[in-house]
Amino acid sequence: MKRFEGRVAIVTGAASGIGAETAKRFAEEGAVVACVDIDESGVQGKAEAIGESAYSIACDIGDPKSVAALHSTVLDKSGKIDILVNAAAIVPFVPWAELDFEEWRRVLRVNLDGLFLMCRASSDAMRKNGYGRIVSVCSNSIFAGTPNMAHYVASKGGVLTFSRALATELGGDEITVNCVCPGLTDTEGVQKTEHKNAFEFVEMLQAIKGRGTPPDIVPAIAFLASEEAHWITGQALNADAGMVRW
Ligand code: 4PL
Repeated sequence: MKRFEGRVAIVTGAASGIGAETAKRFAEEGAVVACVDIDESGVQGKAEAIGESAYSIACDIGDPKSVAALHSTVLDKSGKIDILVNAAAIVPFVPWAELDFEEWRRVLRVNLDGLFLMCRASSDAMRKNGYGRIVSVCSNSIFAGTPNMAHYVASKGGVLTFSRALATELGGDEITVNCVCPGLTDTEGVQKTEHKNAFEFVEMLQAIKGRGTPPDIVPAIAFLASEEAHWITGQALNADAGMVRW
């Protein structure tokens, strides 16, 4: 399939995991992809591996100045923004007994403030063209109340409800806003935390057995980011082997 010919996409969190796999797939389907991550060398390596149709930009999405600079660079280099995939997030493992305000703010700053800043800036560019697709990576933990990440679950609840509201705000500009909710997925980020020990438990709850990987999630993101999904907005699609039915 070549669903993204002529399209310019920004993918945050593109240095690893679901973001990296999304950037690769979008480029394969014809998009020019701005690969964004706070991990400068990591995202540079991923963009170089994709080739000519990708470039990397280091950005702290929780910082308004960094997000503004990112958008100037993309508009200078590529002239427009058609698609924004918000895959950047902190995925913490912190039991409730150890969760303090500083850690709460660290996660909310990126997962929710960062989402706001990215959507604020990208949607302004999309509105100029009367076309846009925003897809944000949420999590099925918002339905399950997954342990050891109460602040993350709160941030992802915000991702879902903000997306519903933003869909209303942007519908008149032909911009859709949707979420994909993965379950536990085998990524570099997850492997760095104790979540890596939860796969067996999660598999027990899945309708389809196996361990979720980024290529299992990307098709849902690509569909919602495609032109043909124009009648779908304000929605959330679970990609979690049927762990949660919602
Ligand atoms: C079910 O989004 O959805 C662990 C770690 N387990 O980040 C998640 C489940 C994790 C999840 C998540």
